Amino acid sequence: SAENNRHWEECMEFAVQTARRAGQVIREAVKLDKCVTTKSSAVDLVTETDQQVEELIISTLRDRYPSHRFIGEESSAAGERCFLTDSPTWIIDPIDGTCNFVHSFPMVAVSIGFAVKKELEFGVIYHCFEETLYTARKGHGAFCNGLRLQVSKEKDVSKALILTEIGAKRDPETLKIFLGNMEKLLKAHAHGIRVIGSATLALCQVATGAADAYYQFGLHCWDIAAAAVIIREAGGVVMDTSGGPLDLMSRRVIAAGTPEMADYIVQQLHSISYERDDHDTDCISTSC
Ligand code: 2AM
Ligand code: CA
Ligand code: CA
Ligand code: CA
Repeated sequence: SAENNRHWEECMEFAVQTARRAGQVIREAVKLDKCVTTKSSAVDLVTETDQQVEELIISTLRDRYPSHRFIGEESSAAGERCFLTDSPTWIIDPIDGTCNFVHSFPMVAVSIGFAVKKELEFGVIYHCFEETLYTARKGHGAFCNGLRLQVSKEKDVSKALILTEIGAKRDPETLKIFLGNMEKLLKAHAHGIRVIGSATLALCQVATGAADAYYQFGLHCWDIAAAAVIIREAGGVVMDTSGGPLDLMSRRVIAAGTPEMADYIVQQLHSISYERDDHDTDCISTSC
């Protein structure tokens, strides 16, 4: 309805303000000593700032929208299960690119997605160090700092720049599949493969057309929610790595500028299996 439409628009404006405030906290914190602990494995890092920023974002949003639900990476780590209901639900990654943050590698984002009746309504991603803001609302286009975004029209993998991420699982079987997937795309003469350490910013590169595709196994709903709206509103496709419809809780995603590019990559990929987000066991909280 028109009323809901106005309401979600107002929510998105508030999400933008909140993401900018969170980004400022992250910019300040990156200069300080960091207390780093680990979650599911020795390379799955978390800092006090991840937790502080998530608290800041959720408490700010909850004050204004007390009836809404919240899914956040660090709250889920504390044992809150992630699942979508019909209620308006905020899906939050306070720091996407924690490993980058720890190393002061400047690819770190705040990601805030919003779903109603299990459908994504808008997404806001803020690149903290570049101070670039990516936004999209369903049916209203995708923007970067106010400029309209358009995905790449490339269909041919031999002309593609492809992005992916290395997950926290580093057992021999997982690494073999990860490298095998890359090898297939390289043998198909992809122009290049990049790993930038922030799933949300990588997905934003697909939205801008700077990358032709992105795929990843092991992601969580908060890595995908906001970016999925931004890519779709920029004209791209976001789906399951099996080629089926996107399932936010399935821990896997492929995004591309064209369905042809996505389909080609889907045919090449071997899956790495992860426990679903809605039965998650690999989020174990540790405190500083
Ligand atoms: P994070 O920084 O919020 O944890 C790096 O591999 C990228 O993938 C980051 O965007 C990271 O998000 C994300 N990611 C999501 N789940 C991951 C996992 N299980 N292991 C490693 N990276 C993960
Ligand atoms: Ca994390
Ligand atoms: Ca993340
Ligand atoms: Ca995170």
